[in-house]
Amino acid sequence: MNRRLFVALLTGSVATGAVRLAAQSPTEIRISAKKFEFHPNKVTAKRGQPVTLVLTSEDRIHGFKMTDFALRTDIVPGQETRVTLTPDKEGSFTFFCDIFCGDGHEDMDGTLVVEG
Ligand SMILES: [Cu+2]
Repeated sequence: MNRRLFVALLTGSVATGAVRLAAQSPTEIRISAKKFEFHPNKVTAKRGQPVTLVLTSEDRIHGFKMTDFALRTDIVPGQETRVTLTPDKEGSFTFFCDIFCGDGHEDMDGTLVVEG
């Protein structure tokens, strides 16, 4: 193999690596919470690709819990709460508010759909 070809191949593989790295940086999905809903209440991610949920609240403190991925955090008004996950399984997974916030609290939930 001549040297120029070798350098070209090497450069090509480094460039491919950089693209792959860029593709792995988390996609952001914004979800806002208010009594008694998440908006949007259905979000989509891809298996094996990191996703950052950016959670905000429009009214009061809420909770965010997704047992399938062992995630739980408070959502505090006036700040962004970021949680990053890399889904390792496909399917539909429920997240819900786990801080009692009033009469509609039990119905405050949403779905993360993980596609292959
Ligand atoms: Cu609640």
